[in-house]
Amino acid sequence: MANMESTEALRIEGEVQQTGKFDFNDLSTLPHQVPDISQLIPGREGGGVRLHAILEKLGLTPTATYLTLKSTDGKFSASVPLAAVRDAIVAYRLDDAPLPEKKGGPFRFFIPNIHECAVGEVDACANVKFLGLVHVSHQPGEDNRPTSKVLHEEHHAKEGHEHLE
Ligand SMILES: Nc1nc2c(c(=O)[nH]1)N[C@H]1C(S)=C(S)[C@@H](COP(=O)(O)O)O[C@H]1N2
Ligand SMILES: [Mo]
Repeated sequence: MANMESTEALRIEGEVQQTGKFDFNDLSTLPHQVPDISQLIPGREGGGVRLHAILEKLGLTPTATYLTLKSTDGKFSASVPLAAVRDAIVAYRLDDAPLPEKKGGPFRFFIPNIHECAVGEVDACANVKFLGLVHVSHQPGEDNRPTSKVLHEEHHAKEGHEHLE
């Protein structure tokens, strides 16, 4: 099981100098580690790495302004301006093991200092779980976050979200 999980990788594609794939070991050797996410985002467990460390490793193209964050199950996707999420964290570990699925692992996006759902381009709904792909582009990409309050409540009830503001 541990071996299976460690072969999973986060893909970075689109307007980058070089396409990238990062597994647990790759992420753990990058600079800008966040050893304890709860220090930055109360109530959230595990360790991660800053998104900008991943992007800097590959190099962005000058046109890169948007990121589309897609879940591995293909069901969820959020598109956010790059400038707003450079300091975001890709959570990938719980102590020395991969972040478990029940925590949104093996890779989960976390934007610090984010509050409500459905407040616009950058909100708690963009904290994508089971993150599989980050697509870099010069314009907004696919985004299927629920748009109205009612759709939100339905979505949250269906997914059993825990940390509602
Ligand atoms: N893969 C995936 N990620 C997702 C969602 C989802 O349905 N699937 N829902 C989003 C929404 S709308 C919110 S508000 C947060 C809730 O995260 P939580 O359950 O940790 O509180 O996860 C976001 N990430
Ligand atoms: Mo949400």
